[in-house]
Amino acid sequence: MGIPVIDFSKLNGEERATTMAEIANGCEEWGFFQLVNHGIPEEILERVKKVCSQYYELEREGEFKNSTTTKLFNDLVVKKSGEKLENVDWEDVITLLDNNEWPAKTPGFKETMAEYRSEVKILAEKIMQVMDENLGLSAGYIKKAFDGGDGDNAFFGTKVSHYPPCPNPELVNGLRAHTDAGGVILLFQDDQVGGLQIFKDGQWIDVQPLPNSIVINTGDQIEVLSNGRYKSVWHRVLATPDGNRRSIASFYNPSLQATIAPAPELVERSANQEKDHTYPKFVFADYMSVYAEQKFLPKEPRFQAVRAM
Ligand SMILES: O=C(O)CCC(=O)C(=O)O
Repeated sequence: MGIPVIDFSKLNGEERATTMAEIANGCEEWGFFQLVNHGIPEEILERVKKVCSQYYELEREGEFKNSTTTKLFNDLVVKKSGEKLENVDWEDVITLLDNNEWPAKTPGFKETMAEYRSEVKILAEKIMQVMDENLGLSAGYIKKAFDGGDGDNAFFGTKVSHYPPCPNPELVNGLRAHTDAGGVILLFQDDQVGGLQIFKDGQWIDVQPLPNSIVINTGDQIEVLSNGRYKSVWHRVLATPDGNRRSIASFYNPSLQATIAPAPELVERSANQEKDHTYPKFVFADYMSVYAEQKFLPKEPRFQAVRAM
């Protein structure tokens, strides 16, 4: 079993209704799905793979080998205590924004990643439009909610990760299980090295690598806006002994100033149901300060904490 694979190009043709329904099913039943024919040129994706791998080799590998994570891990291996490293991830990360200081030594990194980011942002906005329509919200509702009412202020960050080969993968997580804090996440994952899993119906299932596809998932803020119709889903990355897994996750999140609340249309509809499923209303910056402390814990106490603020 794998997560749904959806041909995004069919949104513009005779199969539009079926494709909309497939995306609705991906959001409601899975919280994760992957898009093929998503419109980002393969030529750009090939360059992204190349520059990210070169970047790791040239600018990160040495740092990872000397990192606290590696040191803690090596100490544990020597101790042979059978314990697992619980509070760290076997992951090397940098986050790219429009105005960050760009890695300097890797030829073409900045140009390629800036180009990729603008393509993937367009795709994120298209997906949000599909979600608006599937949820019965007005066109542009989610984007406007994320902009915080003050122009184009939504956060758009791209996290470049590598999960280097780990000699004892049973002793550490690649990335600990969590749900994502924000809005819509678009992941360009490694073609060859797997490891990403989602928790569904009581079991962990693999997000199957599919060359040049983009994996989409929804974060806690989409769960709130949709009043629980689209749930954020637990996921994790396993450490693996073979291969250096590369993943590039782009996060379309609310502005820190944005007020997030369930869309009133969706609350009215669920008011007819027996139980009140209404989610809280809060400022996203407050949510992020709770998330910073509780990322790897269940999300419900986070919703409770911001409700009480
Ligand atoms: O690297 C991956 O495949 C997943 C990354 C992720 O879940 C995250 O950064 O929140």
